[in-house]
Amino acid sequence: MTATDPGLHGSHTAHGTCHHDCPDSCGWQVTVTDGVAVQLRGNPAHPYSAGELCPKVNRFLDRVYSPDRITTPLRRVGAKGEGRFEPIGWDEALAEIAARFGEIVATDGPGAILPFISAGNQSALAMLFPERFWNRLGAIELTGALCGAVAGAGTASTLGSGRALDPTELRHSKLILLWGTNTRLTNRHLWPTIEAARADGAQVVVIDPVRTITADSADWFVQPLPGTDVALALAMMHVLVRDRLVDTEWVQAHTIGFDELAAHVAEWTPERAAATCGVPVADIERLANLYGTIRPVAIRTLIGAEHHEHGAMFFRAISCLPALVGAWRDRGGGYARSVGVWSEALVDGLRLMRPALRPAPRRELPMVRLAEVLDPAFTPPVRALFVIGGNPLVVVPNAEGVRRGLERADLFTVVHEQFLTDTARYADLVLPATTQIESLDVVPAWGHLWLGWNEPAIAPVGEAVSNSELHRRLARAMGFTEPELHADDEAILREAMPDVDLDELRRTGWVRAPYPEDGRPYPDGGFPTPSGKVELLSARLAAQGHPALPTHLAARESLGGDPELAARFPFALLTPKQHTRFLNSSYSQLPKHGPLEDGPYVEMVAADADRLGVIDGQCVVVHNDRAELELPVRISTRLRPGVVAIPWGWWGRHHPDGRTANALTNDTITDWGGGVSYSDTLVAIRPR
Ligand SMILES: Nc1nc2c(c(=O)[nH]1)N[C@H]1C(S)=C(S)[C@@H](COP(=O)(O)OP(=O)(O)OC[C@H]3O[C@@H](n4cnc5c(=O)[nH]c(N)nc54)[C@H](O)[C@@H]3O)O[C@H]1N2
Ligand SMILES: Nc1nc2c(c(=O)[nH]1)N[C@H]1C(S)=C(S)[C@@H](COP(=O)(O)OP(=O)(O)OC[C@H]3O[C@@H](n4cnc5c(=O)[nH]c(N)nc54)[C@H](O)[C@@H]3O)O[C@H]1N2
Ligand code: SF4
Ligand SMILES: [Mo]
Repeated sequence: MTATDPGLHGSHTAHGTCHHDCPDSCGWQVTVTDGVAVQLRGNPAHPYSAGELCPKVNRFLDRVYSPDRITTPLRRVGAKGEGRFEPIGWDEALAEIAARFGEIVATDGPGAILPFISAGNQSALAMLFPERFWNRLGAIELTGALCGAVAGAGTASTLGSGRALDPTELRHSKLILLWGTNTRLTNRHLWPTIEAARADGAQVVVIDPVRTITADSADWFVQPLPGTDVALALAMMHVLVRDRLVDTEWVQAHTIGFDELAAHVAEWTPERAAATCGVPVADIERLANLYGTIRPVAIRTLIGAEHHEHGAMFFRAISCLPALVGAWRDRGGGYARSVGVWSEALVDGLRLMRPALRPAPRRELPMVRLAEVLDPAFTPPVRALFVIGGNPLVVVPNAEGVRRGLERADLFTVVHEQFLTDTARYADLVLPATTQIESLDVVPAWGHLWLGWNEPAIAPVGEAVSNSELHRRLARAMGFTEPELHADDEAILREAMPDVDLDELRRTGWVRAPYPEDGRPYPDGGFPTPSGKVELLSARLAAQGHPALPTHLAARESLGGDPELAARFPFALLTPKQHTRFLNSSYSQLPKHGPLEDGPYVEMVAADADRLGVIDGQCVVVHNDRAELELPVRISTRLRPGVVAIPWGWWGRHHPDGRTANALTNDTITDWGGGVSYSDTLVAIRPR
């Protein structure tokens, strides 16, 4: 396979990798004729995606050449949020940013400038090189994350790091628990692996509060109430201990704290757990029995279950289970989550970000609390917000709080974007961003082990620039002269990937992260904890004020939490990813995406609709102390009574009142890992 520079004449094919925040990181090929991309399709040679893309990206060229693309810098001429802008030149835009940043640094210091870098492009340069500039400036550093940090931190509390099973190893499993992951929707290229295991006799169990399309395809579906899985896991442990299904030899050799855990779970009878999680006693018994008797056995999870107040505890608890049954002994046994941590061996993030450029430690603020951080009353105040690859007004919890911040006349807002998103409408300046086929990069995957090369296929559309080029321009405008702020893309990658032959990578298109050859990460223990063992009992967690053993805790804002709150707001609200054509908040605005999907609506079971006296299609008001939202009712059989769902990913313009699902969601920071409690949100519903 060869890659060619984008040329203006003739025809060529460029090989690239999807940049989306999606576990699949598919390989694609772009056919270019006379400088115009005429076809983009999956690369059949790609070792993971094998030629298939997805309904989100199959029409990617519609996105690239959309008449709505932002192609020049824009200056706001209307009120914030109104969406009226005029085109300006890059020099003018950069001069204005440099002047405003200069003023803010002089009066408030660089700790009043907030870069908000989200997951719009998860390529290495796009995500991490910008940090060099923000380090040099000494701007605010956001801690935690909307996605992934909690799952990693929870797992690390038990296993020592986030490193676990390569999901393609599920091919060798005989029992697969898809626990809080909607594989067929969110990780579709893993499904063939699961089907292959199934053809060889594997059973697939889905554990999810929603009967998703994945649940519909499973052999068995278990439906706990949201945020109650730890109780379920503790009862499974109870049965494993009670019925002597524990692999005592492995446990003795490779874990610490088993006796304490066994004593702790003695009280977690299936009856007790059933009362908490709503799963019948017989089903808990059966689940534990299958888990304790079938080998190889694997748990697969991803991100959804971290979006709870005790999200890290979920990952902490379920990562204890494989140790108890010695699942790590077998090929296809163990626990498979995000494998991004394995790719760290290929790309040195610190070399990309250069923390040594900081003039002083950066002011740290939590990403999850953007609504609070932008609040007029927040001190010391944030004076400038610079959004890169994100749409916070739609994706951050407590979004109406974010909107109040964006409305502030004294907040200088810049958004680097491809489209005029809900957030961009509030910007003072909007800067045009390239798409993936317009820039050079490499893409470390988190759903498989293949890091992909991305060759630019065409020249940037209009005056769009990549994230890295933007930050070189910002450095120049600010008069920062350090050479590492001005290095070119290829030189940066060569330096950040010392162990990868970049020319070979460019030629072949992908390189595999190092991973144990026999497929088993921990057959003989050797966990990266201080003890080298699986920490069923964690002194480190106890020292941080968390329970030392896996412990079920009800979120304050849940049906089993604060009774006063649950009396006022009797429904648990989920706001999930649900549409095959949406990737987070990207795509819902495009003509071949949003209009072909159903929604938005509020979904509930018939019993709840009866209780409220409403019928399918009727308009209701869903509300809590954060906001209210008007939506039509959709009656379904996918939920438990008392749990409702609003599909997420739509922009304000698609909602009757301009507010989206996140207007209602909970911005409490998770137990540890600095994530979001989106899925611990309570609401009340009344007919309109
Ligand atoms: N089509 C499509 N694909 C996507 C995305 C998209 O927007 N659209 N987004 C991408 C991104 S950014 C990510 S992070 C991944 C996420 O991939 P996943 O983690 O697989 O997806 P989610 O829908 O976030 O959550 C998975 C499931 O967790 C369930 N869940 C919520 N709370 C609980 C709980 O308390 N217990 C249990 N057991 N389950 C719970 C939800 O009902 C949901 O079905 O998907 C990626 N893929
Ligand atoms: N209620 C609810 N909220 C959620 C979730 C949920 O399940 N429910 N999921 C959460 C999760 S898991 C995640 S990951 C976040 C995702 O939140 P975000 O990371 O904000 O994802 P998107 O909404 O897709 O916004 C990405 C934006 O980046 C732009 N973009 C794409 N490529 C580039 C580029 O190269 N450069 C620049 N400058 N811009 C680019 C796109 O046009 C798009 O508008 O949302 C979270 N929010
Ligand atoms: S969004 Fe995900 S599934 Fe779709 S092409 Fe990109 S990596 Fe593949
Ligand atoms: Mo995510």
